[in-house]
Amino acid sequence: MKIPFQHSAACRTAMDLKSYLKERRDLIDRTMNRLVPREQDYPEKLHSAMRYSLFSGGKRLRPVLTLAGCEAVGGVMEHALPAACALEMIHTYSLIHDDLPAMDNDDMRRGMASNHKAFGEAVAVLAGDALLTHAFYVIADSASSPIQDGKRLQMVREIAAAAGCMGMVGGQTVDILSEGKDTVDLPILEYIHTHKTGALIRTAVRVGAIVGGADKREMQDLTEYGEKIGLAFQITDDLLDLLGDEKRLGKQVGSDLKKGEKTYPAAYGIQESKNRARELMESALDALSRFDDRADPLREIARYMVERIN
Ligand code: GRG
Repeated sequence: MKIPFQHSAACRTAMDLKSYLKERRDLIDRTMNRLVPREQDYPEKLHSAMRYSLFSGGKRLRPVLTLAGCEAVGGVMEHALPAACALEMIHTYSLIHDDLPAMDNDDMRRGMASNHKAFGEAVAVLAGDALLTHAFYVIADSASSPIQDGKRLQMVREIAAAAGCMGMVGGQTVDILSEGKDTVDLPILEYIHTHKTGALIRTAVRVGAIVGGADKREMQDLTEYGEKIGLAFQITDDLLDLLGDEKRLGKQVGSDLKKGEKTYPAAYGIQESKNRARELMESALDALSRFDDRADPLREIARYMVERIN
């Protein structure tokens, strides 16, 4: 059964996007609640730690992108739900590990104590490991969605590449190794951004397109869209770390600067970074020019990526 996007052509205002995002977030949360072991399941501490971070109020951007990518090519949005939830589990694992003392050493995440502050370092490492592994279990488990094995394999391959040494972990490694260096090497900055954050965002869109049965051209356009918004998202994140509101962000601002992290504003300045984020958003919209109003949610999300305040 195909569920059409309710707001479609009318998804023009921030308010429409807000209700669209809320509806999708609720659906994603209900599905994740079903897909992840309960807190009372043994070992309780591990499942509690996994759920603590998973249900701590993230924006759910990656899974929403997967659902919207599937809809844009006329697919059945519900079929993309397990893969969408798997991407959120991988994202959550990365945040738990990123907050650890050995990495960014952050006490707060999403307005709450970070996982290791709440559960201790050992359990936080294991909760992250378990979320990453469980994500692949969810995708591979045929009971969780009715999609063909070929598509399932393609998704496993894509997500593993985006999350691992060729993607997010590679980007995080280069980021950590470059901390504290005086000069900002632009190709390195680009590598960090496209791998640490961009790879998973790009893949979130592509996975939705795979489930939805995109043809080659649609896949190319959506890949370009994903790449542009991934970079726009990261530049905006860097700007928010300098200019954002701590309460809305749920974490300390200025931490990139303090840690000597390589950021876009540090390399190009604030105004140039804002311009660059806008250009990327426009290019992302251009990449969708061949799509009809079923891609409206993707269009609104691209705008939101540079206008967001948290
Ligand atoms: C530890 C392997 C490993 C990777 C960590 C993603 C990441 C790599 C680190 C997060 C550090 C960070 C703040 C990166 C900037 C962009 C980013 C991923 C922000 C957080 O994502 P949002 O804004 O978070 O989508 P929510 O909380 O809304 O889910």
